[in-house]
Amino acid sequence: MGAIRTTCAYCGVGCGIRAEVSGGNGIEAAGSGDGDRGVAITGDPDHPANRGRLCSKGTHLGETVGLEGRLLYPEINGKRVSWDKAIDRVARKFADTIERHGPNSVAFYVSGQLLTEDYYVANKLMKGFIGSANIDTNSRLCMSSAVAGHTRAFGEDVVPATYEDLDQADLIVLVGSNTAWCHPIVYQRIMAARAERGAKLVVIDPRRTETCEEADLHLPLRPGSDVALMRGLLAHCREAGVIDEAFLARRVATPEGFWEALGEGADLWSTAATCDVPPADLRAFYELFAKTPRTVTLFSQGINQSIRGTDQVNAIINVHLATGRIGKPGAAPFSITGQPNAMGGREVGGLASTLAAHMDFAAENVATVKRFWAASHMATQPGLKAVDLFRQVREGRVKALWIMATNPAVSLPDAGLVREALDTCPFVVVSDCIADTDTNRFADVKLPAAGWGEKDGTVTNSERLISRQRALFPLAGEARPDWWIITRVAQAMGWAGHFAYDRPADIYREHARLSAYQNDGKRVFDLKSQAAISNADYEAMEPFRWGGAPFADGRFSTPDGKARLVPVTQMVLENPLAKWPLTLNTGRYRDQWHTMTRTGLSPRLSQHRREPMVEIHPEDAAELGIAADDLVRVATPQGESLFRALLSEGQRRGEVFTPIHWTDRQSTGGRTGLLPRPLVDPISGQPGFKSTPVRIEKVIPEWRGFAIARTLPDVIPAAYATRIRVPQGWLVEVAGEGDPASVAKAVLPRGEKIEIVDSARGGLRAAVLAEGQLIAALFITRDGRLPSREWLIAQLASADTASSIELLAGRPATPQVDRGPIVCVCFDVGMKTIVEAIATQGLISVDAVGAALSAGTNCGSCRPAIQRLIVEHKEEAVHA
Ligand SMILES: Nc1nc2c(c(=O)[nH]1)N[C@H]1C(S)=C(S)[C@@H](COP(=O)(O)OP(=O)(O)OC[C@H]3O[C@@H](n4cnc5c(=O)[nH]c(N)nc54)[C@H](O)[C@@H]3O)O[C@H]1N2
Ligand SMILES: Nc1nc2c(c(=O)[nH]1)N[C@H]1C(S)=C(S)[C@@H](COP(=O)(O)OP(=O)(O)OC[C@H]3O[C@@H](n4cnc5c(=O)[nH]c(N)nc54)[C@H](O)[C@@H]3O)O[C@H]1N2
Ligand code: SF4
Ligand SMILES: [Mo]
Repeated sequence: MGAIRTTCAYCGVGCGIRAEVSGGNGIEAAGSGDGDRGVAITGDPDHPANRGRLCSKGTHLGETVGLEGRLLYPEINGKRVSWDKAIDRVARKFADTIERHGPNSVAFYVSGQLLTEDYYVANKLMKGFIGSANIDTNSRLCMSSAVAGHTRAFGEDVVPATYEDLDQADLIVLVGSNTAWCHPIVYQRIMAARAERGAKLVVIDPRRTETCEEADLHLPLRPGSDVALMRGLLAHCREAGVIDEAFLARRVATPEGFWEALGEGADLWSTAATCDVPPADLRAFYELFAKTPRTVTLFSQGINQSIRGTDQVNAIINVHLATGRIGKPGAAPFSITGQPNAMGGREVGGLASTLAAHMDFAAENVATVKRFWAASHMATQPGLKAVDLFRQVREGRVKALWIMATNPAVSLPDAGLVREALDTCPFVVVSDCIADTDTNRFADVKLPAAGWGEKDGTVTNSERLISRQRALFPLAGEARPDWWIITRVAQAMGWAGHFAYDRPADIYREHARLSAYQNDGKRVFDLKSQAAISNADYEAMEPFRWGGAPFADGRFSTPDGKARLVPVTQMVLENPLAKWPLTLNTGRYRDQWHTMTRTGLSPRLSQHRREPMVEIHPEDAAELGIAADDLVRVATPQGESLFRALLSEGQRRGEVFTPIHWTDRQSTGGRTGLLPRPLVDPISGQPGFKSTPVRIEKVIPEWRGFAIARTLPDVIPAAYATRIRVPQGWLVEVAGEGDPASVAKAVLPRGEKIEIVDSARGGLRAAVLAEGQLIAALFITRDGRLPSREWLIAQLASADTASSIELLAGRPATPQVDRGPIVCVCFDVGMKTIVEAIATQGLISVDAVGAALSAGTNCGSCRPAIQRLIVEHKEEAVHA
């Protein structure tokens, strides 16, 4: 079979992939739990988003398509049932609830990881037939402030930028975006713009992330002070005479008193004080910005995930409107999207606050959509936004909830409360690909969804490019695509005629027709050219962008055609509280995706960060007596969890950072989801995930250790136990109190056991072999050292058996070179190897390291990390 062209499963960059399928089709293997699904993944050189490149996550997608852990059959109360029975149960329960308590007593909670076709039918069912707008999505947690900001400024949620703008910009400003980790291929394009055209790069982020490695300037601002920084910038642009008065006069409505109000506190010194950045650096940024017309300001969660996210978005857009830097090549504000189809969800209108096809709930829009859908019960006003929705579930007002393609028991703020809500909700349906997630543990009905690699449809990336996702494998077990599941339920609820689709192309055509229906240029989002696409053309669809170059003609989607400057003021920044003296910031690791249901299956991707860590400034750590690798309890009023300490000069003092990825499935510690408070932006309803008052303290466990094992039970009874994939098994880090025997019992299977128990000091070393092969090992210490994990991990996958003495020592008789933690996951190159090469061979560029060791020459995701090692160790190189 030739290569199938499809789109990456993960981030909003939307990279094109060529997939060559080999091996079994997975179906026969379904019973055994692990399908033999071979697929070779390469970047699609013809896809405009990535032109052949892929980051570490895309490169290693092949390791995540097996059937391990998949939900393969519908279940009611944990028992396998037929699809007919499951559909009937869902339809009947929803119909009954609506009948007894009205349409607002039911809700859908969906996801930017659905395909556009899935999303469209879910939205149509809820808003046109159930008659409620209680369908919200995890995009509420992700982009809703950008949506609200765009709508306020442009009259429509249109992202006015493309990646070509990055190629053409002379200045790229990254605000609240760890692009090198979260949008790595966009980051590589930015690096190319620097190399080819000398584009300047400024990063505005409280943390010094790897994204700052190549930046000309990093402004480590005080969290939440972005509005002040942008207002100061606007005031500076005015003084510098770079306001585009002609554009403002003709194309932008400026509210009365806008400029007068800006004057207050927007001078350089006050702004530098509010933002807590050196005035000279701030001035350097302002001057660079003022003199560089081709500027793209790219922003993501550092801006959106704030209790003033919408104002922060408008503060950025204001500067671009006032300087006329919009609708021109290389000049635009650029909200970059997180999930692969966050944009598609916005296009169908899948947020509770939008109706459909970029229309809001204005009466004429409701009438238009009602007519188009021939809707039986049309929603007439916005529904509940995610955080409120779960609150109403908790309060018993929403009584039937269907969750699709998202894991809210982990990803909503104050996940503890969300779990209570799910627990008390009379009827919970979860559609997921995975059998056991923190959320579907609460499900009355579990519906097996087809996963990436099995689904057909379309997605829209950050720059409005629509691409096809194509199936590579047959459906696993009885899994079905989400559109199929939703339409079957709609049919069973009595709306068969309105939900009679045979294939995704049928839905796509209807979606395109709705976008064009009575549009007449009112909305930029218009897929008229797609409305009559044939099935064959849909199959063969090439990536294309809707909207062309929006606003290039200076016309915006408001009634008068003018954009809006929106007055915004800096929120009052909270002072630390005595009981919660630090601020918790949360975000992502380079090689994990959200709740790890997929990336967590890949041993390669798991090498980058093996444990959930709390990043702390060394001086804060010293004050609290915390040393590197200590266990630390991170507590907020909402909850607490244990993390490993990572001391980092890149943290601001007073702030700590934890990753969002670990769940109950992988861990008893590292549970960031339990920590954030459920405060939201008043306009968008997006939670302020980046800032929660927090307390941390060192925890001294009686013992600590690690285990490696071919297989693991669900629960490992230790205060701290985190697991990640390694080749042929798992690595578990543990720590706890009392007798570690229960851990030994849990992780060591039956077999040929060898062990050393140090009863005086309470240490333990044990290994279990089966037919001479190592299948598990456990090392526990109370005061001593632990062997390096690397060699033992290698023994799990090795055909040659080490001696008992070697296994219990945790190292080979003839010492091996210690490569240190793996930096380049594609070529398996460790940190120590790179540092040594820098020192001994005098390598002072990333390319030189690549030439010598191959590190960083495949996906390129580790290049910023290599750059950092060069900066840290180039002194040694000079002396070499
Ligand atoms: N590897 C990986 N990539 C991903 C994902 C993933 O799970 N893993 N998820 C995808 C999704 S859905 C999303 S939404 C994107 C998110 O992509 P990003 O937004 O780049 O990622 P985050 O790590 O959430 O946060 C970005 C930065 O905001 C900074 N920040 C915090 N507070 C402030 C502030 O007050 N002001 C400013 N200016 N900055 C602040 C944080 O320090 C952090 O470095 O990533 C996408 N890509
Ligand atoms: N503290 C804190 N919390 C955050 C954030 C943060 O920065 N800090 N970021 C927020 C953001 S931006 C986001 S986007 C969310 C992400 O949070 P979630 O959406 O909860 O995270 P995922 O792990 O991506 O969950 C997707 C689920 O859908 C399943 N799935 C995958 N493909 C399909 C499919 O095709 N169909 C179906 N039915 N299921 C599928 C997966 O197995 C998985 O269980 O987290 C938010 N939460
Ligand atoms: S940047 Fe990486 S994760 Fe994002 S779409 Fe491209 S390959 Fe996938
Ligand atoms: Mo997101």
